[in-house]
Amino acid sequence: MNNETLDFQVEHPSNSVQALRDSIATWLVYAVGKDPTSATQRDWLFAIVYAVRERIMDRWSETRRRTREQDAKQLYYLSMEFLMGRMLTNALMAAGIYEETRAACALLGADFDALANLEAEPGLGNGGLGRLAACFMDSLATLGLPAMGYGIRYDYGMFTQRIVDGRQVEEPDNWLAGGNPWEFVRPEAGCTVHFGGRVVPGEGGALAWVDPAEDVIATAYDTPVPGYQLHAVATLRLWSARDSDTINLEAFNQGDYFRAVEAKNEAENVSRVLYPEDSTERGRELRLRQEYFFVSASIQDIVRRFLRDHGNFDQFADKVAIHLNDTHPALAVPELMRLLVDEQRLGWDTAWSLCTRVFSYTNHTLMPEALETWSVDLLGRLLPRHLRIIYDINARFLAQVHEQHPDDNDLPRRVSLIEEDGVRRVRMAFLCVLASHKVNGVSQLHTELMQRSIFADFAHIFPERFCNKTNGITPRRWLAQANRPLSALIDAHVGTDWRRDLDEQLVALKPLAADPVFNNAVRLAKQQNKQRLADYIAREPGVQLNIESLFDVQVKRIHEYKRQLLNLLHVITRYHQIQARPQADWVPRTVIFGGKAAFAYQMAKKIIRLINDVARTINNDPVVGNRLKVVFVPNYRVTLAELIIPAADLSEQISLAGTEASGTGNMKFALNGALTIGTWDGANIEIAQQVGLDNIFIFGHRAEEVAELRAKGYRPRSYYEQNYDLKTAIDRIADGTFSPQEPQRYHDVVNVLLETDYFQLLADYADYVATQQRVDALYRDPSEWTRKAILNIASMGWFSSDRTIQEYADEIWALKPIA
Ligand code: 26V
Repeated sequence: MNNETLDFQVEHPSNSVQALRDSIATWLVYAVGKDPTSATQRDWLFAIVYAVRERIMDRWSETRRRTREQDAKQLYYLSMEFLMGRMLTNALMAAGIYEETRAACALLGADFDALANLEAEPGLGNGGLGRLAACFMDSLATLGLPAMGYGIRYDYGMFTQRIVDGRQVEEPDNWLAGGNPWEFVRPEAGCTVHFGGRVVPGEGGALAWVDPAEDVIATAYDTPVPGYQLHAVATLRLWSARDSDTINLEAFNQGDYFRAVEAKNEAENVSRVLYPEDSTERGRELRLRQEYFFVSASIQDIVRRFLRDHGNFDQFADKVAIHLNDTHPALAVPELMRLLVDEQRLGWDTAWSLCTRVFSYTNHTLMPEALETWSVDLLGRLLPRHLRIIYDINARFLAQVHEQHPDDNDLPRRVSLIEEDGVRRVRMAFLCVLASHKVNGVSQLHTELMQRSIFADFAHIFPERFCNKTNGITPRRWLAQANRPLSALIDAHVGTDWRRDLDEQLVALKPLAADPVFNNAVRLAKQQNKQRLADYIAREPGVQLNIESLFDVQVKRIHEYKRQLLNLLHVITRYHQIQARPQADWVPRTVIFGGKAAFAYQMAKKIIRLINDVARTINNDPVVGNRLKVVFVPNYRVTLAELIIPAADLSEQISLAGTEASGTGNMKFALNGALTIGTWDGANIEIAQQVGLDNIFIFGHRAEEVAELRAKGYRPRSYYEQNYDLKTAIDRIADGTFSPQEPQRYHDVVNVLLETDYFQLLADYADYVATQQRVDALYRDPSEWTRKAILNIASMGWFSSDRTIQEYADEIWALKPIA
């Protein structure tokens, strides 16, 4: 294009209600292709999305233009999961046109809330790790840091959970079926990803990777991530897999259309579906293909973008930071080495030095089954060149280890990238540590434990590499968007700036904790949120709730270490006590559960079924009445979190100490004025430090005590034998009280508790139940309860993901905002 063509002025759309109404109506006709008489609800929704998109685009191009003009260092955040949640309300609030758009809808005779509820939810993640990536994108944009998120555009996201006869049933989440108005396909950024083939000696003794068995095309889809007040707009680039030949020519020529299309399916399966967090071997090869697919496309893209503006690699590490969100993108390391050494012809040492300067890595779990390893056999078959590169990295590293620590003969075996006992496997976490200049954990405790357990030897060899970055959450989604009653109240007292300056602004609420008028207003806001949730639960799953009762909530993935069963043991104990003394003065409670179980995780599925069996029994027992209700809310996801969390009085954060890396739900609840009952684990510890021990309910053994108990031979049965209430609760599960049609149903659950109880539920039960009594006592004093809730809200500013991202930018990425 010549300069004359470029010399045009863009009309900036106005944000008035009338202008928005006109935009929506125009987009309806000219982009959706409908007129108001024939438009469906979905058509209107798309028209609204186009209208807000129109108001974001300028800032998006400007962010990219300035980044390029200033030759600013860029962050590339590589993550297999981005759990973004719905985008419309977030975008409207970021653009500052939320109220105006509602008014415009009203003028058009459209019900905004109903339309917003139709938006498909991109559930492209399992849980905490994926949601953290989404909060980080929001903060990167809000802080104006030059950043791009890279991930996979799964055709099917996290499965939809239905509860049928108390059991989890999974249904595919076809989130793209109705079209996705937020994405922009960028065919020009596409590239090819190779699989298979072999490694042969090439020119001048260099190795060459030849004859790939399969090529897959990666197509980029970009989604704008608007920062607060459109300060900047970041980009989420997701890759979708396409077959390289539209059709397999040979098969097609033989007239075999179906065989030709089969090959296409094979390639496109790579981005078909999100893997549920899962410890089984099933489908492992496809998972590895997914990892390499998105990593190769991303690294090719990063190098292409860098070379577009720079002639050589001298400045690569000054202009590029690549972050590995857990080990899932670990193949980025050998992939970058391959591009630099094989294709760009850099020397090994130069290339390796660039790698260690650009990469950084976050560990998100110490659970042994989640630590990725790939068999040398599979890796060699799928990615022979990358396996060779990993061997070469390892050989150099082990030589250095031997030289620097000649006395520790066992050290090379312990730190080798290759696990040698049994089937040989590549330890992906070690590869990440070796290639990164910084490695971080996600809470203080987790970072300490990580350095003492899985990375002990590495922390010894590279002490300066390890650091902590305690997680955070975005206040835009988790307070401004999810909790409008409380947000309005905060706005009225301290102004609106907390949305981008949470830490400084929220503390101003502290003096108000003693103000009876404010106290009452906060309580009313909570009641409104509880009513909104009660209305939803009256429809799904169809239980009537009393909003005066204490809403006691545990929502998160179902996992044994998170101990939903401990919560349930308390529920059963309370049930028995109510049966024994129905006329006593009970504090009415509603215990709310939600969460998905990985489909192959049988114990987690059993726990869901038991919760539902217990809920049915208690809710239908006329003796109990309104004193206790139990609800399992199906299909917990970001959208439901936004509804449930603001309605909670009590937040259950009861993982076994030492097992929850951080938790971020814990932060969302406290920020929304729930009190926490929790163990001394993950970020609970830092929440306790911020809000003060008087304003949180901490119980249970600490991580050191857990380890001691385990070391001296933990015997769960002794707790069972010595505690009447505990014994009764477990006996009722065992005798079929909750499953009269099938009394044996929970024998395996009971067996695990009595024989193994790896997560020490029985050891923490007594303290947990006693602490729940302290919770009841406090709830009897509504203003005292609310006073503590206000102190929680006012003390949670530090947990903004803006603070977390600022720490990453300063201490890991050396990233500066766009000027
Ligand atoms: C593992 C796997 C294994 C293969 C199949 C797919 C898959 C997906 C995820 C994972 C590991 C997930 C680790 C994770 O989500 N950790 C959580 O990270 C949060 C953010 O740092 C943290 O708050 C939680 O405590 C931690 O459990």
